[in-house]
Amino acid sequence: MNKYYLAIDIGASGGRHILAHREDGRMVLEEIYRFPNGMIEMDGELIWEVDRLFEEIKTGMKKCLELGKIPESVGIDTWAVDFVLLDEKDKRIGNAVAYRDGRTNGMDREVNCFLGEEELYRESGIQKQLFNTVYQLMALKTKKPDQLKRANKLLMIPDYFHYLLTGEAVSEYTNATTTQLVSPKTKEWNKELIEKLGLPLQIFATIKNPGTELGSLKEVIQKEIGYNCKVVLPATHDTASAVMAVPLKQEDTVYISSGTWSLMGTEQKEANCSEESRIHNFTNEGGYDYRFRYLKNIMGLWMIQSVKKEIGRTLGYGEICEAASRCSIKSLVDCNDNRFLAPKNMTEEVQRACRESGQQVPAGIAEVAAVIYNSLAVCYGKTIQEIEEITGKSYDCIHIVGGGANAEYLNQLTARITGRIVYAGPIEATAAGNIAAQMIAAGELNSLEEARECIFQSFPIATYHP
Ligand code: LFR
Repeated sequence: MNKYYLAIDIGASGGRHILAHREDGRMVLEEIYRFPNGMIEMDGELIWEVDRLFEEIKTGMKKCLELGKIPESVGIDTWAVDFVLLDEKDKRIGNAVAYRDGRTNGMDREVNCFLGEEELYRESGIQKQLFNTVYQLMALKTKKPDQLKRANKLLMIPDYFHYLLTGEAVSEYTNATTTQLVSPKTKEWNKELIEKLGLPLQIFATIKNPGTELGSLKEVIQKEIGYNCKVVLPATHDTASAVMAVPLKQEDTVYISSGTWSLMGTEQKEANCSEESRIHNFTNEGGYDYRFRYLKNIMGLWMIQSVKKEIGRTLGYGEICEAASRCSIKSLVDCNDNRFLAPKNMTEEVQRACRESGQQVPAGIAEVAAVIYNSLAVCYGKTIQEIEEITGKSYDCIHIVGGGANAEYLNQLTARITGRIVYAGPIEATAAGNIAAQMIAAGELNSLEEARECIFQSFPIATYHP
């Protein structure tokens, strides 16, 4: 009888339940449920609908029963940095505010009153992004101090869902590092840092590694979905799960986890918290087995997702890629400019940026998409050079994993502009990584290396030459 494992992977634009088992050594994935996600505006804030998402989580879990494929375990991953606060009675305090909300504007200056950016980087190894948890907490401390005072627990989004399923409140390590409050040396909450910032230490739950068995489902949940199973922590930060699924054949490989964001980097055994690294804004996010994800955030397909939404008619990503590939426009924008983080209208913002820099202004979705794809590829080219300078190594190929590995035109551009061979796939990297952590915990796979080899054998990978 097959043993099944369930990965629930929730991204900024949608969530999926993926059921997995092994067959002839391979990992076989089956998508059993899918649901939309996106930020909404409420009380003047951009927020996540966590209550609806939790209903979706349970609805998808019920599908396993309908299919007669009850999983041994389940694990949830989502985007990073966002959290909820719970009071003493476990009631949520305020909204689950989304990281693109403007509440963090100016919060770097507030944080700087307590410690400088150099020290913050030395102590955390995390790149400065105004949306990091540390700046979100500073926004609360400055603007809604009562919320922080009432808080008894801080739970990151996937930790919160795991808590609702099991009643166990913990902080999964890979996602905890994105708060910018974990020490890359001890891999524990950086107490001195938290105290220095005047944040309440007692709200941070014990850190647990991916692979930890949290427990079984609460009775009410069992009743509702019709079965019981274990909850096993995957790498709950989606990017950490995706990086587990990079089919590394050689140790020194550059990857891009491509989805709403493009996360470009390499795996390292030690964190690099040097000034050079800080100035280039590289991060040392925690990974499975304490490997560091030494990478940089690049605005990514969020820009394409946004323009697609704005045209208001249904056009597939394949069609957008195809249309863009027929354009000859050469204009470029800086994808890492904060102006693209949450503009009122992405199409107009791209057009404005081109106009301001005296370049041809793209007209229509095809040209706007062409500018974005070209700009992304140029940004990848710059980033790989920076990685080579900092690590002193050279890299002859790039592995692109995640949903964005589907964007053929972007893959071609990336190969051409970076001059490197591009391997694209697996597209299901995040789910495969999530499953890998559960299978290792169950003893079906022995190690991360074995999981990567299994994933490499299990999914198609396309090659693009420069
Ligand atoms: C990708 C991702 C990135 C993180 C961003 C915000 O989905 O998790 O790794 O920087 O979302 O949380």
